[in-house]
Amino acid sequence: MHHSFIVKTSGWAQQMFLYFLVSGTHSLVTVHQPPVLTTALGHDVIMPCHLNLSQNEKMMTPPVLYWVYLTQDGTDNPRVWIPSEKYDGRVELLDNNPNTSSKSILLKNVQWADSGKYQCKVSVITEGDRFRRRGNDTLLMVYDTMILKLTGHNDSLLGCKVNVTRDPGFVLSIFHDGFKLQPVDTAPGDADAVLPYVTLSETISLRSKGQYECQLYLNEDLVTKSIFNYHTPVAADDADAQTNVSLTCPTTVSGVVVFPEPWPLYMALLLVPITILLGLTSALLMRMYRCRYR
Ligand SMILES: *[C@@H]1O[C@H](CO)[C@@H](O)[C@H](O)[C@H]1NC(C)=O
Ligand SMILES: *[C@@H]1O[C@H](CO)[C@@H](O)[C@H](O)[C@H]1NC(C)=O
Ligand SMILES: *[C@@H]1O[C@H](CO)[C@@H](O)[C@H](O)[C@H]1NC(C)=O
Ligand SMILES: *[C@@H]1O[C@H](CO)[C@@H](O)[C@H](O)[C@H]1NC(C)=O
Ligand SMILES: *[C@@H]1O[C@H](CO)[C@@H](O)[C@H](O)[C@H]1NC(C)=O
Ligand SMILES: CC(=O)N[C@H]1CO[C@H](CO)[C@@H](O)[C@@H]1O
Repeated sequence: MHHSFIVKTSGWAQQMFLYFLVSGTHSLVTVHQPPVLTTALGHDVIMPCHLNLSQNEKMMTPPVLYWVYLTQDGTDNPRVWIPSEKYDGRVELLDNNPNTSSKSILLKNVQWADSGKYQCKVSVITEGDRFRRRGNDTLLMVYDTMILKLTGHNDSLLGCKVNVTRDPGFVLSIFHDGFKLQPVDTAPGDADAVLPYVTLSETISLRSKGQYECQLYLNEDLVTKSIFNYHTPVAADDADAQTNVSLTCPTTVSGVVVFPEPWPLYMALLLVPITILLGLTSALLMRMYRCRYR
C-alpha cells in the first residue's frame, strides 16, 4: 500500500505537468518588475525585470524580451528594448545572455520626458505552447538637485527647493535636529501644465543652531535629502546676525560628496624625505666624528 503510493508519485507529477500544458495555465511563468523607481535627472537608471520560470517549464528557445514605454493615451507606445529610434544608444541590457532570467535594462542620461510607465514583456516558447508574459509596469519618477539655502532679506529663513516629476506622492519636509518643522511658506508646485515637472518648495524660519535637513519623500520612501549646518544662534539684532552667522555649505547627500583635505597624508608624504634627510645627516655626523677621533 505504502509502497505503491511512492511508485505512483512520479506518474502523478507527470499528469500534473501535462494538465498545466494542456489547460494552458501558465501561472508558472511570471514576469516581475518593481512598481516604482526614482532617479536623479541626468543619471542612469537600472530598470529591473525578472523572468520567473518554475522547474518543470522548459523553454525550447531563448525567451524574447521587449520593453515598452506606455504613453498616457495608450497609443504608439515606443519600444525601449529592442531600442526604437527614439531610444537608440540610450538603452543597454544588463545581462547579454538571453538564457538567464535577468531581463533588466539600463536607461542612460534620464530626462524629464522619461518620466512615466514602462512595461517588461517576455515571449516564451515551451514544449507545449508559445505565449507572452508581461510585468505589472514600473513607474519612473525623476528629481533634480535639491537646493537648501538661506533666504529672506535678513537670512532669517531657510528655503528648500527641488524640481520633481509631477506626482502628488512627492512631499518635502524640513527637520531640525530630528524634529519636523512647521513651514512658514510652502508651494506644492506651481500649475504650469506645460512643463513635465513641478517645483516643490518649503521655507522655515531659523530658530537655533544645529543641523537642518530637507527631505524629499515619495509616499513612504526617502528619495533624497540635503543638510545645512547652522552654527550660531540668531542674534537679537540684525548686525549681530550679519557678522556672526557662520555657515557651512549644504552637503547634498545623494549627490557629490566633498572630501576634506587629506592633511595626514600630506604630513606622511613630508615625513618620508625628512626621515631620509635625518638619517643621512646622522650618518655623516657619525663619520665625521669617527674621522676626527681616529
Ligand atoms: C500583477 O498585479 C496583479 C493584480 O494586482 C497581481 O495579482 C499579480 O500577482 C501581479 N503580478 C506580478 C508578477 O507581480
Ligand atoms: C519565483 O517563483 C517561485 C515559486 O514558483 C517563488 O518561490 C519565487 O519567490 C519567485 N521569485 C520571484 C523573484 O518572485
Ligand atoms: C542559450 O541556450 C541555447 C539553447 O537553448 C544555446 O544554443 C545558446 O548557446 C545559449 N546561449 C548562451 C549565450 O548561453
Ligand atoms: C526648477 O526649474 C526651473 C526652470 O523651470 C529652474 O529655473 C529652477 O532653478 C529649478 N529649480 C531647482 C531647485 O532646481
Ligand atoms: C527678518 O525679517 C523678518 C521679516 O521679513 C522679521 O520678522 C524678523 O524679525 C527679521 N529678523 C531679524 C533678526 O531681524
Ligand atoms: C558684532 C558682534 O557682536 N560680534 C561678535 C561675534 O562673535 C565674536 C565671538 O566669536 C564676538 O567677539 C563679537 O563681539
